[in-house]
Amino acid sequence: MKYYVMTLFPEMIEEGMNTSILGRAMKEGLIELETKNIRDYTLDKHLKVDDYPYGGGAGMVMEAEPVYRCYEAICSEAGEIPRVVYLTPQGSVFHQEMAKELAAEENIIFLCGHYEGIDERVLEEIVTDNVSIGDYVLTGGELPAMVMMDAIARLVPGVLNNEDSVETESFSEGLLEYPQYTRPTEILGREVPEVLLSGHHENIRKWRQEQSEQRTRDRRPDLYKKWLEENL
Ligand code: 6GU
Repeated sequence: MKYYVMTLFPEMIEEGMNTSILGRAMKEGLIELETKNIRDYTLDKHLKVDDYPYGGGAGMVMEAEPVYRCYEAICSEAGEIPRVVYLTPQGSVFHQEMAKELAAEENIIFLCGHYEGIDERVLEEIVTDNVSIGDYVLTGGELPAMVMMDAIARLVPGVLNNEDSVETESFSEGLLEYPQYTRPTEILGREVPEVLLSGHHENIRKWRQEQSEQRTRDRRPDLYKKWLEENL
């Protein structure tokens, strides 16, 4: 799977993605990333990519032309017309099911805006998915694009070193994870729950399931309600 990111800050994306699990996945060729600097596609001799908003108001608006020329270059390179995800607080809020759906795509283009946004006409022309990562305002789409790429990449087979961790996760789907412990058996005056030391796999499974349910009910009553409805 290949991600293309259209941005004015390609180094921000590259720096963020070249580390940790995703960095390894890219070295192993499991996922590919290509950032495109929108500024490289302007025809303006001063490399300008933004202008004042028609109708007035604060801030600058990213021009349609460099964004569209950048998009066309990516489509030619990809040999298809990929989905274009525009990162915007006005989009649908990103969730796990969306990550699953996007993990099946061959190519995805992420379009990162800045300033007061992008000329609406190019958005109408190219954007297939408007996506937000939550109800708060960020300065640009780069961090949201990285959040989405992380969530999608970990669903690509081979990206997680732990073979069954995606599997386990979907087993208890809709619930929060149970608590984890490692050595020593006692620290800060607190013991590891007895059952985890028992070697009794069925009891351990039951305990973890109960912990997941309790935790979801206490911390995310919204998710718990949904889980109950789906598991009646
Ligand atoms: Cl996708 N973009 C910006 N600028 N702010 C956000 C967001 C996206 N999602 C939440 N806040």
